[in-house]
Amino acid sequence: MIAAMSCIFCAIAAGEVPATVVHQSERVVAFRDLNPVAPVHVLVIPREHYRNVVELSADVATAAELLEVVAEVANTENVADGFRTVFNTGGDAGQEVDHVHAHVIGGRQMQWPPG
Ligand code: DGP
Repeated sequence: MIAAMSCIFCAIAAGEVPATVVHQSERVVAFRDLNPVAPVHVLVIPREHYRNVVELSADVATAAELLEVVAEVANTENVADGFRTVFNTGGDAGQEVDHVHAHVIGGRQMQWPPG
């Protein structure tokens, strides 16, 4: 798949591009965001290349594991009492990397609505 071959998050999942990995399992990888917007900012991705959460939703097993890892990361990063999970989807939402990723953001007071 051409998109996956040039995908930075596929490369991180394969260990070909360095990242600060906080979780790895058969289907899911979590690593610290390069440009954190809060004290805790972790990206949780499936190893398989899905462009966005709409595509991921068809793979129920991987989607479920990804959410389990979101919860695990929130616990291990000590933000389980207050964190935000974001799937930016498409250009209007500011999605920059076309490999689905859950942002797990916490460790500071946040505002609502987001920008
Ligand atoms: P989004 O706008 O939802 O597509 O967010 C993409 C995020 O990915 C953004 O917060 C920065 C992060 N990011 C982009 N490239 C890299 C990278 O090479 N390594 C890491 N760790 N994070 C990256």
